[in-house]
Amino acid sequence: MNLRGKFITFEGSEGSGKSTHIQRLVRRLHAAGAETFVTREPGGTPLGEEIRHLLLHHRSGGIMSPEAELLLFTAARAELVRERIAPALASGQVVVCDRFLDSTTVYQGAARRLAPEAVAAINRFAVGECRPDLTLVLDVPVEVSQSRVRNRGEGKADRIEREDGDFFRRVREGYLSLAQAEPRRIAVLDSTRPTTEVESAIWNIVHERLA
Ligand code: T5A
Repeated sequence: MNLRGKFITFEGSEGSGKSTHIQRLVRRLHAAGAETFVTREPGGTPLGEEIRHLLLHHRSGGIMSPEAELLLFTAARAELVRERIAPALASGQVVVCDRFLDSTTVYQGAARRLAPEAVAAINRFAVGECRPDLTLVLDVPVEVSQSRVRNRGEGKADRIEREDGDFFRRVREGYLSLAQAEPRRIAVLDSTRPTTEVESAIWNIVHERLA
């Protein structure tokens, strides 16, 4: 299986299983002989991790405008693309990223209701030509997402996890409409199914679409 220089992103709500399935996919990719570079958003570079802290945990974030939020997420991404993702792809690694530009389209566009054209233009500016070859959206109902986050028991909810159910319903619908608009790139998986089933389904999709 030759996946050299392929770019795979995982998307979905909080607690939908992205970290779980990234670990499992990477294990399978290594077993198949692929070299991988795994990263996450926001973050993945020293600057990006500082921005992540501002966005999710810093007390000044409580009063952040949606426009500032959009620019901070995309600033972290611009840095990650140039410093890490583009070089890793150029060297033939398979890049697996926990969230990418679809998160901005959905959270800042669909859920925060910023103008879609502005979000798309800023996204384009931030990533340039760097686009995922495959995006796996892990879909769970809002109630499942919220109960998984509660059960994770990692202390206080971050700034975005404190949003209400309507916000996360718009997030879920946003992902489902993106997948409808771009079916060749985006696959939706029912992540309420047992973890081993979802893992196998992901592996099959990677084979079918990329290998
Ligand atoms: N954001 C991000 C924006 O608003 N705009 C942007 O442009 C970007 C990039 C980032 C936040 O920033 C926002 C979105 C987010 O609010 P984050 O800290 O990176 O947040 O965290 P999340 O993406 O929210 O990720 P989580 O760690 O909360 O969830 P995961 O990784 O999706 O889920 P995971 O794998 O940790 O699983 C959660 C629990 O569910 C269980 C796992 O064992 C775990 O306990 N689980 C299952 N249980 C039963 N059945 C299954 N199939 C299961 N799969 C997993």
